[in-house]
Amino acid sequence: MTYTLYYSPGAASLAVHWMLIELGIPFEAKLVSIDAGAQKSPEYLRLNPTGRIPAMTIDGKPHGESAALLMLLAERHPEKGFAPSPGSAGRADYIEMMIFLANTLLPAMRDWFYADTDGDPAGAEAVKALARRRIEAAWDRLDAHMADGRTHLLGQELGAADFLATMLMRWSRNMPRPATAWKNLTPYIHRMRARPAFIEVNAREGLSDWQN
Ligand SMILES: N[C@@H](CCC(=O)N[C@@H](CS)C(=O)NCC(=O)O)C(=O)O
Repeated sequence: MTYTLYYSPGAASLAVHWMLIELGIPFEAKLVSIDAGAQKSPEYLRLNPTGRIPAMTIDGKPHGESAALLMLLAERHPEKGFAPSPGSAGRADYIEMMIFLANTLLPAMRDWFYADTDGDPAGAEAVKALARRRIEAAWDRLDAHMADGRTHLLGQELGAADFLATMLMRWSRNMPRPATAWKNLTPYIHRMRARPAFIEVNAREGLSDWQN
């Protein structure tokens, strides 16, 4: 199994990069700098026609979508237990959580950060206001979900949803109410940030903020 991840520091590639390190498998990481606009280069568009980060080649074939890449990696390396197997007790909750994060929270984040470039700048403030409401509603939901004292998003074990959720929580760090403002999310965030692989991915991507 060969993997090449195309990443930009702190972008949606972060969750995948982190999971690859947690898996302890060989992979290559290639920088595609969003700051330099490299995600729109013809070479990168051949890997991911959406022009968005990440892309990852799996045995030479390119794929995109961060959540899908996490789910694929979890499936290809079942020995790590990062996803409940089909038919197992936790499977439905896992799929629901991954879709919620990828389908509800991540697009709202996209709107928060890209309102003025994805859409008409004249309407950006209204788009951002709605995005903020949706993001904070998601923190409410996740906070309530963690209120039973679980250590990880889907119970007591680390899984694919944790990489995605923590990355999204990181993105909120400069928002008016970051995820760290929610009572049950704070200890979770500290737990995730203490993981050696999280510290390692930050070092590899040159990120120094949002650490314990
Ligand atoms: N749904 C996509 C979203 C990817 C995405 O929006 N990536 C951002 C960085 S976090 C990006 O590529 N931004 C640069 C651009 O849109 O030009 C995924 O989860 O992979």
